Amino acid sequence: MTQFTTKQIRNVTLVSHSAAGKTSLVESMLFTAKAMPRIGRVEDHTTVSDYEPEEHKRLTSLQLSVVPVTWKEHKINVLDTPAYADFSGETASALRVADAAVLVVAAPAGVEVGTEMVWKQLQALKMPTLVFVTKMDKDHADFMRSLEQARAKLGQHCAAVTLPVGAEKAFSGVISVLGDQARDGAGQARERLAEMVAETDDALTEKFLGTGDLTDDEIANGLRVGVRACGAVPVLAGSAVTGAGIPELLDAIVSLLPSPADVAPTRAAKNGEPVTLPADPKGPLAALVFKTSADPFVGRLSYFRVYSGTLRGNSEVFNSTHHSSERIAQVTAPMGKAQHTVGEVAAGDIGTLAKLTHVLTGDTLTTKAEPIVLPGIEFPTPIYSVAVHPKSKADMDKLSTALARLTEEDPTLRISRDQATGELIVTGLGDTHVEVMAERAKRKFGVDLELAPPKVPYRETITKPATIEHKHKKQSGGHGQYGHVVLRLEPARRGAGFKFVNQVVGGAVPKEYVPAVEKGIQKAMEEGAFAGFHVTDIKVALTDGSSHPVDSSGQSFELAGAAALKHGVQLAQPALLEPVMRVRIALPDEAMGAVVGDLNTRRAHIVGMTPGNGMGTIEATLPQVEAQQYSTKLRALTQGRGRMTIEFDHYGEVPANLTQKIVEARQKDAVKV
Ligand SMILES: Nc1nc2c(ncn2[C@@H]2O[C@H](COP(=O)(O)OP(=O)(O)OP(=O)(O)O)[C@@H](O)[C@H]2O)c(=O)[nH]1
Ligand SMILES: [Mg+2]
Repeated sequence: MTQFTTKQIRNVTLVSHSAAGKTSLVESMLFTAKAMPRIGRVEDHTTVSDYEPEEHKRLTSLQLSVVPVTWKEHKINVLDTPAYADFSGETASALRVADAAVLVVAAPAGVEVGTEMVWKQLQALKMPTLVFVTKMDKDHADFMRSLEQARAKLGQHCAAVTLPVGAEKAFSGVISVLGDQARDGAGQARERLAEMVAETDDALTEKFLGTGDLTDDEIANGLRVGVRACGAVPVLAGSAVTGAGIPELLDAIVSLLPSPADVAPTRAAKNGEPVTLPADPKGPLAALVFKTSADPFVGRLSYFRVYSGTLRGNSEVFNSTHHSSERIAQVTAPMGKAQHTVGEVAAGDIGTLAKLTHVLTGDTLTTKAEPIVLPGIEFPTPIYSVAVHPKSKADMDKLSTALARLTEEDPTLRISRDQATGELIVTGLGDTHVEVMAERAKRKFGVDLELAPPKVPYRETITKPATIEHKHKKQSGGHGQYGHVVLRLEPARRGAGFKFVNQVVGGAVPKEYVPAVEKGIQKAMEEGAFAGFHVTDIKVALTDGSSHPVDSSGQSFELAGAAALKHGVQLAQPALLEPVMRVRIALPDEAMGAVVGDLNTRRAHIVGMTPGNGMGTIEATLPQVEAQQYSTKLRALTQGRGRMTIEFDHYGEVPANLTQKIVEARQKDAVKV
């Protein structure tokens, strides 16, 4: 297999709005580079990048794929990403290990919501970017409109470097704005490009102001510098279906985008001290694991990028994140689903390793002698919860292994057990995300799952004091039972939980039976007094009672305590409490009204609204029953631009008009079990 120097490598991620054409572009690149005999199609399930059945079913990418393309003695590691927000964890991994990006825009649609959102991420990362306006062969394809939108929404430093030939329906290819190819009509684009490049460098500015022009070489060199400094964004035209414009795109990736040796040295830590690492194959080994896939047959596959040094087969590496050593047998290079054996992977390049035991996404592979730790990957926080129920006993047995494997490969999935309801909860980034999780559980691990909205862990409490007397008495021959208590119940401060005090005087209830009374009360609180939910925020005083010398026992007083509590709660104007979440929503200013309006129909309490520069924030508290799957609604109300975080805030009273419904639903549930 050809060896590439670090300078000959390009790690480039494709990002865009959903369905703009990234996966198809990978196909066209492979075909143009003669790596594939034909262009695969998403609709035919024949692409290199979308190889999972769940992707075929939805005709969309759901995971990050690594596809190397060799072009003019360069190796371009293309990182194809899913644009759908539910899978933004995959994009986070790609953005972490890429050195540059191609922002794909579909010519018929132009710059869309998703284009702008991912552009903001690229800007925050200061990632050198090219814009590729694809689907030029389609109806309504309009390159100039897309270019204008790019300037308006992404920035004035966007300029065309190739132009489409032939208007709509007659698209026949592209020409370069520079060089001999440039013909009539490219003059204006060339001027615009020269102007943009001039703005990136003082000497070029001076020359441009003086002569009104720059040479092709000055523009080409200035462009390279400008792109790498994020001061210039070249815009190219083409079609993944016809292949027009793809050679120009590959050329631009090689000539304009940085190699791992051109980007700033990597910041890392060694023995707790900060270090910077140039991309030197002879340097100390430091590789970041950026993706893990769990395959039932191949086992765990770890994708890594080497930042320094060389990772060789038949060697030992040290996982500095989990402090464990790993024996490396074979090193492979990914090509979509396939892996090809290579002897080593040097600084700047990407490889895969099979069957590592303790290595997870975000870990650093290094040596024990020079244990380096690389910065990990920031993943979005899961916000959409479902309860998972295995369909059969056999599924139950396999469940925990399957979920453990699935969370290994997807750091944006979180598994928890709700202490109050006992349900197993999977939290992901959205409804499609958890659906796909269930499909993978079935396909990969043979576990059949039923997904349902999580039960809300309501609680019961009281709103006014009450005194209750209860006599538990069974004296019908044989050993009788006798326990008699008087309890005073008082509402406690929200969140105070339970407090029991013994206020019996004169031994009305013998001391030895008092703990039994408390035990009975606590048991009853767990069972619930009127709806089957835990009782909380209550103060109970044992104020009086009586006993029988023979028939009284701990058990009789436990039963008396329990019955008294349940009856007492009913007399104390009981209420239901529900978990209330704090949500922070980032959304476009123009969607604020609609979202606030919608939140108000969901019993939200708006804590704050801060309009921003186009993107504002809303802070609110929202009942869990409304919040736990709110991300789907938010996405609809904001055209996919809204983002939210969610965390528990407090327990609040459920309005009386809803209480009855909840109690009835609970009783129905109880009958079912
Ligand atoms: N006519 C035409 N259709 C294209 C072109 N590129 C992509 N398509 C079609 O557009 C649709 C979406 O293409 P994909 O390649 O899956 O887009 P994507 O950006 O990978 O989409 P996600 O993975 O969902 O984010 C598919 O139906 C493709 O066949 C193109 O250049 N011309
Ligand atoms: Mg795709």
